[in-house]
Amino acid sequence: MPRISPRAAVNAASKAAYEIPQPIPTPSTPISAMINQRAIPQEASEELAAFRSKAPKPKPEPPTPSPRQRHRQPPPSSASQSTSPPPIDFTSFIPREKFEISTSLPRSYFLGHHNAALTRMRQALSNVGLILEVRDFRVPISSWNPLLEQSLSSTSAGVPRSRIIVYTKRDLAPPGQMSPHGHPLPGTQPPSNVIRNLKNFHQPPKVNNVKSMIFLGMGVHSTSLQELLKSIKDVAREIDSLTGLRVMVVGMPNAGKSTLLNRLRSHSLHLGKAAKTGAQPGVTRKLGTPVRILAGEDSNDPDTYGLGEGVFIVDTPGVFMPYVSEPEAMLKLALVGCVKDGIVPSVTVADYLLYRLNQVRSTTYIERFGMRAPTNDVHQFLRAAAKRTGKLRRGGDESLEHAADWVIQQWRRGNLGRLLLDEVTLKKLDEAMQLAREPSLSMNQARKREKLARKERNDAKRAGVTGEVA
Ligand SMILES: Nc1nc2c(ncn2[C@@H]2O[C@H](COP(=O)(O)OP(=O)(O)OP(=O)(O)O)[C@@H](O)[C@H]2O)c(=O)[nH]1
Ligand SMILES: [Mg+2]
Repeated sequence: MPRISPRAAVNAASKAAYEIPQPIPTPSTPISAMINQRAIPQEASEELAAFRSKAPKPKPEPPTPSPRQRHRQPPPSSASQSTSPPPIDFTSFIPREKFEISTSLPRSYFLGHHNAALTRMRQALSNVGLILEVRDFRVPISSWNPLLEQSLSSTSAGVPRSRIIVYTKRDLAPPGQMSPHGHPLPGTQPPSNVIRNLKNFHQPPKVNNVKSMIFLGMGVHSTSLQELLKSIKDVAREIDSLTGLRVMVVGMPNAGKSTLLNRLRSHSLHLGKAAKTGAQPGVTRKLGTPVRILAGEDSNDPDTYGLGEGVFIVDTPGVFMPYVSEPEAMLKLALVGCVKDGIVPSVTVADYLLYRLNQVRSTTYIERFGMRAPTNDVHQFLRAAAKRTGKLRRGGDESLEHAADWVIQQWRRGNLGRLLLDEVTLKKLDEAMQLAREPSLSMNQARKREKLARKERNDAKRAGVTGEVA
């Protein structure tokens, strides 16, 4: 029997299948018989079977469906049930209730250029009529910097300066905190509740200089950009200055300030990028020159009335707070990329991510890393990630760190499940407001306070233990 190549076998088989005249079905022809009548020449069929058995199986890399899609998918047929992996079972898995945080965790990322920027911002304030305060929607409370609030919120005469709070990265928060079966998870908040709480909390008279609150994300949220431009116009008209309005965009590092400036300019004036952006904190190092985002008054265009010479935005470097009093907030800020990578060890950040993913019973990492079950063990999690990406090297630690960096980047891009990291209740917001009103501590003062608190905690613990023994 002459040998033919596998490719020729495939061609012959498919050609034969299409060239064989199809019998005209009669009412008595069974459907299965009609389907099987596409005969393949035996010679080609044997070669094809041999080729198929030798060919490496394609790696299954199914796109990870969202919990809602998964919910809608039809149940697998009994044939596929025997080959597909068993469904991920979270019922027998107990996620960690608490994340143990080392006392040596860094609690600050307040750099020299942050302090210098703050001084320059204060000096430039006399021309500024509106502050655009940018916060990351995934950490709406933790990315609230009281230092900015205290330094910039009022004029030298003590008059509150108008503020608009913009929550960015809405697209990276979950559409709803749901279990894989589509039920809300106990203890989680749907983003709509978070938005409602934030809006209610910032209503005047509680916070009397917040003009509006906007929730922005990449892609589909351009109506919010329109809404933001309208709010800015309203402030400009209120001030009604011949020279127009100067806006300062401020916020924590990497919150999306420069991106916001570029988006406003592009949306309103169809002009290209004016500010440099990047996925790491510290991209903007100096106060920018004012960039126009709204055209000046034009007698032929009623939409520009009251805008004077137009509206201009000044970009600023991200400013971190001198000290993060809540250790978990530092982990959240490191996870979202507000703190430079490496300040908090990446394995610790990845461990915190794993803890949070397990709390909401996210199955994405299990599916993506080809794991059989959820885990609370960060090394197991990272080894599975490293195997998946081919980054596993002999010797352990180094490759685990690489894997941790990779896992964190994947989550930041929205590829490993989306999380809202702060609990946004009115109580929590009240506490954050109290904190914002306290005079901000210097790094040394804050350290001293923390040391004292730790000593008191340890003393109390020791006294408790001694008491029990006695
Ligand atoms: N997915 C998503 N990414 C965003 C959004 N806004 C900003 N980004 C990204 O976040 C990263 C940081 O954006 P920047 O605008 O450079 O942040 P910044 O606040 O100016 O940062 P610094 O200048 O370092 O303080 C960039 O990679 C942006 O593409 C958003 O709404 N959604
Ligand atoms: Mg910037």
